[in-house]
Amino acid sequence: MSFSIESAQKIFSGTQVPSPIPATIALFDQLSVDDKLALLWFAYTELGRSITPAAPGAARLQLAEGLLNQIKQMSNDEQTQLMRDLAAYVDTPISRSYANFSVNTKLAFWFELGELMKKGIVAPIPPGYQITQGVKVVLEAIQKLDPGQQITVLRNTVINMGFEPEVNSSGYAKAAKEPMFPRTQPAPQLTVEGITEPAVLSYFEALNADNFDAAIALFTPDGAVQPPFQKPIVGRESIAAYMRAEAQGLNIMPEQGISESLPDGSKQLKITGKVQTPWFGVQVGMNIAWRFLLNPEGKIFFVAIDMLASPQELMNLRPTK
Ligand code: 45D
Repeated sequence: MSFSIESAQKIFSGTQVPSPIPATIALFDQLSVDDKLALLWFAYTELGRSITPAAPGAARLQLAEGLLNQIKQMSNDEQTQLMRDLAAYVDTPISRSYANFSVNTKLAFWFELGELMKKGIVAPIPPGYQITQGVKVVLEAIQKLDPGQQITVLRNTVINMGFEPEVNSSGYAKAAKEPMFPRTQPAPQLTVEGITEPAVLSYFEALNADNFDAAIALFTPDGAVQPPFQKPIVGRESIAAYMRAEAQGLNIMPEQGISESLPDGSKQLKITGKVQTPWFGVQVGMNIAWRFLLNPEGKIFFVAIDMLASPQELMNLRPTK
C-alpha cells in the first residue's frame, strides 16, 4: 500500500473553511515599511498585554542577546533603520542573522526590542508618525479576527522578517539552540470524544509532555507534519528538529473527533480542539483541527494542523462522504 503526501493533504478537505489569516497578512504585506512597523506597534500594544510575563523570561534570548546589545549601542536613527531593514527584507548582516533565528528567538528578540522601545532605550515609532488609511484598514481586519488568529498574524509577520539568502526548503534545519519553555504542570489525562486510536492519543500526550522522541516514534519513517499555512515537514529527523524548535510548551487540548476506516485498512481522523502557546498561556486558546492519516498498522503517515476560521468550525465534523 502506498500513500502520497499530496493525497493526504486533501483528507477532509470538504470540512474546511477558508481562513481569514492569509488575506489579513496579504493586506499587511502591501503596507509601506514604516506603516508595517507602526501597525505592528499598535497591534502589539493591544495584544502584547496578554503575553504571559513568564514566557519571555523562559524563552531566554540566547542568540539574540548579542544582537540586542549591538542595537543598544546604536543611535536612534540607526535603530530605526535596522527595524526598517528587517521589515523590508533588506540584505544586511543583521537581517541575515535574524533570519537564522528560530521562531521563538525571533519572537523573544522583538519582545525585548518592544520593551526597550517602551523604556526609551530603542527608538520608538517616530513621534510625528501619522496613521495612514492603509494602517487603519489592516488594524480593522485584525480586530475582526479571534484572539488565536490575531496572535498568528503577529507571529507570521515577525517570522517572515529579515533576509534569507536561499529559501530553506528541505524540512527544518535552523541551527539555533532553542529557548526552552519549562513545564510547570504535568501533562493532563486526555479523553477525546469519538477517538480511541492509540497513536493519535499518544501523539497528543507526547506533545503535552514535550516528549518529541515519543511523538516521532508514532510516525512512519516517511511520515509528515503539516503546520498551519506551511508545507509538510517530511521524515522523523526533520519532524523532531521542527518540534524541538517550535512545539515546546504547547498545551494541546483536543476535544472531539471523527474516525473513518478506508478499504485498505488505513484510517483518517479529524479532531478539533484548542491549543495554547507558552507565549500567551491560558489567555489565548487557538481553535485548531488535526487531520490524521494512519497506515493500516496504525502509524501516523500524515498530520495537518489547521487554524480554524471560526469557533463554529470546532463542531464541523461531518463525514466526507
Ligand atoms: O516590527 O500538533 C514591535 C505544531 C515593534 C506542532 C514588534 C502545533 C514593531 C504539532 C511592536 C516591538 C507546532 C505545528 C515588531 C501543533 C515591530 C501540533 C514586536 C501547533 C515586530 C498543535 C512584536 C502550534 C511582537 C501552534 C513582540 C498553532 C510580537 C502554535 C509577538 C501557535 C508575538 C503559536 C507573539 C502562536 C506571538 C504564537 C509572541 C500563534 C506568538 C504567537
